[in-house]
Amino acid sequence: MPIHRREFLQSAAALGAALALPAAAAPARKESRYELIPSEFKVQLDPANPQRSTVWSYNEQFPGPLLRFRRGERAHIAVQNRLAQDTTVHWHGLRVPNGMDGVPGVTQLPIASGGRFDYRFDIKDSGTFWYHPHQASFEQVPRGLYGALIVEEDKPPKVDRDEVWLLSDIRLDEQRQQVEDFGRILDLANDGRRGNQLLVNGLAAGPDRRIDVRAGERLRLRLINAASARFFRVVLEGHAASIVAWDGQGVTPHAAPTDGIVLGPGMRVDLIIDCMQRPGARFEIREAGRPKLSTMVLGVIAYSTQAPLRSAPLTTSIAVPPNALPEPDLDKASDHYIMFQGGMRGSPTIGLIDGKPSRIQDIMAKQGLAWTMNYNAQHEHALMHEPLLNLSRGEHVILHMVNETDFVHPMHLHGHFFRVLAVNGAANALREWRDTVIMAPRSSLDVAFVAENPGEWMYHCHILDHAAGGMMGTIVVE
Ligand SMILES: [Cu+2]
Repeated sequence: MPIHRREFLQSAAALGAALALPAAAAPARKESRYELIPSEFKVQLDPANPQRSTVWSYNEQFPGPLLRFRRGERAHIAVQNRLAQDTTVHWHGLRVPNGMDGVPGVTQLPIASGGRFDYRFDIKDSGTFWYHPHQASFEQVPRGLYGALIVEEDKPPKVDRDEVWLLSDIRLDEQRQQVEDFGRILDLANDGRRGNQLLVNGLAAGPDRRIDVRAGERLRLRLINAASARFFRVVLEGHAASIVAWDGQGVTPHAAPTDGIVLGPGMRVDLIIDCMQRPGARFEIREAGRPKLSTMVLGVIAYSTQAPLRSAPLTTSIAVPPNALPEPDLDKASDHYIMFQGGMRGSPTIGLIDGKPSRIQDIMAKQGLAWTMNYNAQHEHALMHEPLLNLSRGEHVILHMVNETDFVHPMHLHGHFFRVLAVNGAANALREWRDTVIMAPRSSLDVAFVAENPGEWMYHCHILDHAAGGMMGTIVVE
């Protein structure tokens, strides 16, 4: 039986808050409860500049509070909307039941201004995750609605320090206020809307953003890219970092590339760094950006003057234990193809807009659509379109993504992790699990997963302006 969204949403409307009630026989597990209250408020983004900027965020903290869980717990997160517009919360990377995924018009009704929604789900995976609205994401996320969510491993690698850096940006005018230019077609059809001020944990990037360490310590640094369109290329001066997890999932530890660790919007990386420099020293962490652009200082690793904690690095394993993700069997997997077209540069693109063939470049300005997936373009919350794929529950899937655009797209699938098999047909030796993967311009990517989680799942570009401009569809698992 297909899932009938309209029917679901009608019955959801009829039942109202009843849908938010927990299942009658709740399992006897420990429940961790948090409250998230999105609202508008003023913050001082730069401790060196007293001017305050208006942002939207959770609990009058910017970024929102760090939510911490242990694997196997039950999460209960009560959201009370104090914004003037509808919102939802999506738990990026968490394998939650479909009804808890926070996608308005697909998995739930939007939380109206003044309304409330209780998210309840079991925490299946450990790792580094984050949360943000899925309602008008291209506006609500860059206004500041995001926070980190960490699920501790049962047996984490031994470190002396565990730091989270939530990277983002904000577009400020001369009064240091948000530039109110969300959803411009120029951004939707190009590289997306980028900020002009880089932020580390909600504060202006720069040498004052310090990670204080003692010589000899082992540091775990979790980087999260919460920017709506900006890629970060992070370079660590004076330190060799090991990559131990992508998108929260452990990988075979390997040296981070010296020319920078690239994080597209939505992506996370866990690094382990042995801080073996001398006491009192300082080393920059930089955003190396695009070639030809100047590099920016994100922050510094600042050594205390204390004597070294140890003279040689720890020798214990740095591997992050794996989660129990279902392994795709490539021999019995079915092949599915998604082709991406559109954008302001590149070949003219014919797509179906409301079922009618149209040339995307001709209707861009009028319709606010700039991209197609398998010839379809849809608005962020359009309900009239069919899913991109219909998969059977338990189906082993190889998804071939073909990017015919001149643009890079960080592609995100909800409710599942996939293994990255190949880039432009060349095998990817690491075969890491990801929930968001960078698709380079005019390239192809093959990924594999088991469609285990029933429901209708978003599959979209995490440049949020691209998603708003049509690069958003759904994959149904039933
Ligand atoms: Cu994109």
